[in-house]
Amino acid sequence: MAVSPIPDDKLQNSDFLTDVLAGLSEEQKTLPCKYLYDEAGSRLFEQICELDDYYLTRTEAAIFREHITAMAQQVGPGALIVEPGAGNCEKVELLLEHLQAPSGYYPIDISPEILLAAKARITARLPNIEVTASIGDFTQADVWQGLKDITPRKRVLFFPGSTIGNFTPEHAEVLLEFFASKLSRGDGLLIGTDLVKDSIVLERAYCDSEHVTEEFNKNILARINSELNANFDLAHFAHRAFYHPLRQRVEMHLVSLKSHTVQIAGRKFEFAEGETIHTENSHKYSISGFNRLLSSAGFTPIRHWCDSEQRYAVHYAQIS
Ligand code: AVJ
Repeated sequence: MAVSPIPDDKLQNSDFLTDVLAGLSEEQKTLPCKYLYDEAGSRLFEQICELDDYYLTRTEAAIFREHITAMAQQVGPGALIVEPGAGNCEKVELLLEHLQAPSGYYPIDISPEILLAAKARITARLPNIEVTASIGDFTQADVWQGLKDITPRKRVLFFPGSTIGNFTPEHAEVLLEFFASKLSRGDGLLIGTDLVKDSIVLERAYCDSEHVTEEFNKNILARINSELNANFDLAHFAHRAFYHPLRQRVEMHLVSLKSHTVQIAGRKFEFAEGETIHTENSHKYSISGFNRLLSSAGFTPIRHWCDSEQRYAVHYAQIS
């Protein structure tokens, strides 16, 4: 099994201060979206998932409920389910319950508290499934090492939630290639993607009427203030999210409402009125576009399941 990590320049892995200073020094100021998800941000994201305007979470859940038998059949007997970025491991439960004689579950996550609590819950509910929790960043090689000691009939990577949409297609290909390097012939990937659609629906999902996404977006500035000794005034920034049809993605930005200067760890950053910090991308795919991405990363697309409105898709692909 290949164990090399994804190179740092391709996928993110450095420290908060370095990344913030570098991102805000660029012509188009940016902040890596992974920093949106501290404890407060993760709580806000959970609130987003419950919003009427944010259709992704409930649509994906409905697809899983409706097609779980077919999905479990596609995965087949004796599988080990591997979930990078598993978090609270709630989405996988339905699948684990429906699998025929699964050989185990291998969740990977950076948060030991959340992961160990999830392991306890799954072990209590599904005592026949062996859970091996691996703590760390799933883009690094070490968290995959434990797989060497498990020899299931097949391995299936589970990557729901349209998390792949956070990566540009170029980086998504690198990540999927990395995933493929952890698998062998016949192994699979079950992955969720949001689909291209009417921009009004998309923009409402990221600019919700209850302003939770605004709070989520601005939380990154609050985090920089408290962790990096900075003086962002959150009232000087507005939340903006729009669909970019050529790039096929929703971009989330923070717009400076006036010309002003912010200090971070002793360094000064100038903001012009109307200038933005780009904080997150959420890429949308067509079925054929995502199949092309899967193929270029070394997977063979096998089938997919959608909701009746074609808003969202869950794909199954394998290593041939
Ligand atoms: C967690 C990446 C799937 O892009 O829809 C939601 C993050 N950001 N609202 C998404 C998010 C603002 C979400 N993902």
